[in-house]
Amino acid sequence: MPSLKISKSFVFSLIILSVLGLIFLTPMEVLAQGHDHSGHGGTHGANVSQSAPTPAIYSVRATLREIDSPNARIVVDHGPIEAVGWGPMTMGFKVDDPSLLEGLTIGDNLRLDIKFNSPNDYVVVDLEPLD
Ligand SMILES: [Cu+2]
Repeated sequence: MPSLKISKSFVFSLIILSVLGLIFLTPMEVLAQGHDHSGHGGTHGANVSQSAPTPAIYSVRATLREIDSPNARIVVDHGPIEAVGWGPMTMGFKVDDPSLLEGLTIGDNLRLDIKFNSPNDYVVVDLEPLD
């Protein structure tokens, strides 16, 4: 049956082509993946270099909005902290030493020194009234 023979050799050719295809495509795929990974690595690297190393202390100007002395916490409107990618916002902070809160009044303008142990772990380690 000639048609069966042609069909068989056609299938055989397809198998050969597939095998050749795998041989030639696989290294390219690996290269492509390697490229992607280096791309991700580059992106992560860029992020890492953009975000400052921790631990580190950054100073920011802030206006005092709430004082929670028993819990050694304050709420402030603070300016941007570019080193950690923060814009200006209203937020709460833990204060390392509660005695720092003595004598403060709502509305005071302060310089906060914020220690970042990691981007999500931070505490006010010092503060000073401004103006
Ligand atoms: Cu904030």
